[in-house]
Amino acid sequence: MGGKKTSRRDFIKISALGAGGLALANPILNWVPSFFPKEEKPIDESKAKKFPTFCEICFWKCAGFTYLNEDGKIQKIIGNENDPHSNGRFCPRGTGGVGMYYDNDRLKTPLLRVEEKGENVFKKVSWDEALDFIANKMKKISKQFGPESMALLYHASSGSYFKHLLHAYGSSNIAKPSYAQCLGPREAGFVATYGTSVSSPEPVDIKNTQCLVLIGNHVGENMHNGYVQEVSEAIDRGAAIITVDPRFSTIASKSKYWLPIKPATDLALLLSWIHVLIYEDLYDKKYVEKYAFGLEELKLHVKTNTPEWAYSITDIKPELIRNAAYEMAKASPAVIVHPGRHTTWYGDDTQRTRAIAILNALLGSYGRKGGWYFPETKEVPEYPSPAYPHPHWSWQDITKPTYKSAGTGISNDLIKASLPDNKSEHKIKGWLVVGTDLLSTIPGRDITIKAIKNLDLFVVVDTMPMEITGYADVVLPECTYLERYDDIRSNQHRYPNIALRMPAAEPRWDSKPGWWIARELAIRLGLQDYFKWENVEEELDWKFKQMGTSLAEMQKIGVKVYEKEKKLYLNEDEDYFFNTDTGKIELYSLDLETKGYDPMPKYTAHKQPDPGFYRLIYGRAPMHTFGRTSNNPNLVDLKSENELWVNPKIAKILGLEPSQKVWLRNQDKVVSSFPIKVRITERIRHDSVYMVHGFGKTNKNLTRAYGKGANDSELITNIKIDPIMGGTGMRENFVEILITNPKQEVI
Ligand SMILES: Nc1nc2c(c(=O)[nH]1)N[C@H]1C(S)=C(S)[C@@H](COP(=O)(O)OP(=O)(O)OC[C@H]3O[C@@H](n4cnc5c(=O)[nH]c(N)nc54)[C@H](O)[C@@H]3O)O[C@H]1N2
Ligand SMILES: Nc1nc2c(c(=O)[nH]1)N[C@H]1C(S)=C(S)[C@@H](COP(=O)(O)OP(=O)(O)OC[C@H]3O[C@@H](n4cnc5c(=O)[nH]c(N)nc54)[C@H](O)[C@@H]3O)O[C@H]1N2
Ligand code: SF4
Ligand SMILES: [Mo]
Repeated sequence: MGGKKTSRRDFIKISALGAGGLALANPILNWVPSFFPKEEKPIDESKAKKFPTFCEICFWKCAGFTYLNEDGKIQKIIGNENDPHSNGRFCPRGTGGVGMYYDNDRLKTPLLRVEEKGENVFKKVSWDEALDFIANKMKKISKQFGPESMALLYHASSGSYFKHLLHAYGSSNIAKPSYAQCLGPREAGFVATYGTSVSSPEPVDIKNTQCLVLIGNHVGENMHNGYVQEVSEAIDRGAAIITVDPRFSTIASKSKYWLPIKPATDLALLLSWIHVLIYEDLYDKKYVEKYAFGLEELKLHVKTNTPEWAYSITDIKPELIRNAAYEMAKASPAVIVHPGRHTTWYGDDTQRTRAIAILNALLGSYGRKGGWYFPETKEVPEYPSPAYPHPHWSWQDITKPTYKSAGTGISNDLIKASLPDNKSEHKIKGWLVVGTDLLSTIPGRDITIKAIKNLDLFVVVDTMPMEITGYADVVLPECTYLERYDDIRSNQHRYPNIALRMPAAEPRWDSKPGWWIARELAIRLGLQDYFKWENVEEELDWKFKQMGTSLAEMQKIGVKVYEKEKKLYLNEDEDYFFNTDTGKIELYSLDLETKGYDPMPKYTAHKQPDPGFYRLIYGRAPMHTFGRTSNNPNLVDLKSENELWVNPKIAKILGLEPSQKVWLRNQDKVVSSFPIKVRITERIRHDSVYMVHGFGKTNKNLTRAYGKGANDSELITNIKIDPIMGGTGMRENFVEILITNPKQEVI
């Protein structure tokens, strides 16, 4: 491969590494497959061995304890009662997380791409060989193109050690798919309005709310733990739920009002709600007068956006639009118009979340009990190390000239900067990919593969042989979260809090923790001064001690909650300065105006499906997280494949039977690799079809997930980029339903 391009960089199967005889028997786990399982029999605390951890199955990061059985094997994980993310309970995915540890399909040894007889294959190598290879390549890249040409794409907790490594090496080209493929637009929308992003967990005071409005946010299928718990309590309390979704979701079935909106028209509905609140004098006048800027401009702006106007666009009757607005106004300020989380839908997503942010302001709910609280985060000190070198250029130079409100690195932009036709001076030549299956995660997989083929170095650090591993030059097997320490969890919440993750077992096979991998690479790159600690316990203990605790104490308690320094809500009539140009909540955004964007959200029409096509929409299943659990032995038992939701009217026209397998072909003639079972249901509009994301895996080494269901990502080829922050809108794709395989292959 030398410093030059590989002759080929195609997908290779990891099966070349052989079966490996070290497999442990897969014990029947003591696992209760219900939502938020509680212990059947209380555990005998005096006998049990337990280790604190926080869950890696999704990004809510619930803290709990991993329990070992009498043979010293990992048995189960139970929530930590003191943890505000979990309140002592894990969701089904978190409970099934032990399956990740026991999965015998895991990556077992480092692998290096070699060419044999003109074919690409993986060769098992030692850690030394793999790490030396990577370090040498990174040195060459640094010399030839500058360290900035290395990028890190990550979405695993251990990514923080690789971030530190990359900064020390001289690059800040770092991105997570959880920004440009997920919550980026809402962050940009809230920053433009309140001067502060939403962040995670969302600081919405559901515990005390009287009205919760969910715009395509399908809590209950989206199983963020503490959030679901608070919503369940709110329902029991009789809080009014308003759900806007083209699909009769689980939460729609618990809602006072369900608005089955025509997809892609939410902005029209939101503008009409703003219209009703202002023109029917229902907004919180005192609050808006004191804290908001631009009411007069907004009033004029939404003058014609009546519910009657919105009806013609959204299919939602004016009366329903008004009643929902009255319900919100009645509950004000204890009302939440939830900002959503996965918000990269149609390209105008920052503006849609701007409208949501504005609604919250008109309802006086931001900073108010039952609306939005002011969260607090415990700061984690940095272990002493030299200042980072200053990069000569960064992701900002690639992204910011175009997407001026991008808040972090944009994954899809770093991928674009790696393409052979990138003529700019800012070129990416190497990728470190840690815990993100880019091919399923970033839409436009052809572009990603084209970029990969142009790289000088492509390293994947993962636990499983996911699609992405097949394209790597080097695959490094990370041990699972149950076998390692990680950086301290410190996320915002009502009260600042921290959590420890520590190993409950030795890493299986030849897998290693991320902190170890990053440090070993640093040593080989001459950057050991940045990782001066001998082992991670020393590093963690040092940090904990600065935070008034210690590793020894955290190993016992797992979670520490601190006193609050700031207030939870605004006091009556208190002066408060928002972090915006005017110091006020900007209904009219001066920042967006200065950057050349619409200062107030405008509705623009999106394409609707042509005859014979249906809009492809996707979401979550309660027992799975994206593609990362689709091979998990415990969770596959609960759901092994996804289904295509089809409205009965359409099923009748096409002559579809329940459970019939169909293929999908999108507007660009891309056909799904595998067929998907039909689920005929009134719960989806006639113009759309729905599937759960994360299935249809094409890597045969995933013995349980291979070929099960269809993959939405393959069919997302039309990408609507948000002009404000650069995120990838994924919901303007349309599919035909085919009853025979157009590829004429037998699968
Ligand atoms: N088509 C489509 N695309 C989407 C979405 C969608 O719904 N549809 N959702 C979007 C959203 S909201 C998000 S947040 C992103 C999520 O994007 P990702 O987080 O990239 O999604 P996953 O498919 O779960 O990929 C996670 C990868 O991390 C690996 N992994 C799991 N645990 C560990 C670990 O401890 N260490 C390491 N090193 N690796 C680990 C898994 O094996 C897997 O390869 O995807 C976005 N993209
Ligand atoms: N079980 C489970 N829970 C998860 C995750 C997981 O993988 N599994 N992932 C977590 C992550 S990272 C994220 S970001 C969140 C994502 O969860 P959310 O932010 O709640 O969900 P989305 O994926 O944006 O939205 C899916 C819903 O949007 C609806 N929808 C589709 N098009 C439209 C439209 O045009 N308008 C409206 N109003 N609705 C529409 C769909 O019918 C579906 O019900 O979930 C989190 N929670
Ligand atoms: S919500 Fe469930 S999967 Fe996510 S971190 Fe918590 S227990 Fe784990
Ligand atoms: Mo996400």
